[in-house]
Amino acid sequence: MRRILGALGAVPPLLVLLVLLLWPGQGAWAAAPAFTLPALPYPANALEPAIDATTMTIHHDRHHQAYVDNLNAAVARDPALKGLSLEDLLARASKATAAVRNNAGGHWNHSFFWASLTRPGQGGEPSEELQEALVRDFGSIEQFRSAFRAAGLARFGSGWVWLITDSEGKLEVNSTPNQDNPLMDLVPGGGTPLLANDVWEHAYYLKYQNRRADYLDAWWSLVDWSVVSDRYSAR
Ligand code: MN3
Repeated sequence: MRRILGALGAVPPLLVLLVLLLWPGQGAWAAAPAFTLPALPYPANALEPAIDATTMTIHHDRHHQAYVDNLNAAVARDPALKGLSLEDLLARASKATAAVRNNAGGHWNHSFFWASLTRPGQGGEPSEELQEALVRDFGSIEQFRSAFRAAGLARFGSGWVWLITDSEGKLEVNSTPNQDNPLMDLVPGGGTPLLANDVWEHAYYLKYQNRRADYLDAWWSLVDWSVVSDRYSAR
């Protein structure tokens, strides 16, 4: 032992530090994971009563975290994916493994979902530009909401409901299964997402059990229309 310590003593400290820094997968100096869980932009109880704090905490801290962790693991297994952005991964979803497709979608969809919501009644109204487009493409705001609600109810099993736009500003409501989204190359009728609702049971079951319609109705009180309107004007 003394001989080893003595030999180490002869190694310049900077070299020891360099070896520690470059040693693969060691301690605090390991390469940072490619993807990280964004913090919720409000406290977990901010969306009550429409979405309860327990649901928010489990949904964000466990479900979303799991998508992030599983995505990092899946990307680490395939050197061809190194350095690709989340959007890159979605755009090539047709060539991806199920693990990359599901978890890249899960990470993107949830990040987008949290950012689309705010405290009940604080979300304002759609911008004039967006209101005009909603009326033009759905007949009225009420008809847009009916179409969105119907798509959420019609999604069998787990998935998402979307309001999307094309580059000309034409709006459409659609729905995707599992963690697919309109940015994936394999999703028909893709476009730029403006608003999304999560209709997986984990999003509402603790409070609403099987009453998905009640969740969909209460959820409107949370939509942050300033965020949605900004997305529309930035299309
Ligand atoms: Mn979810």
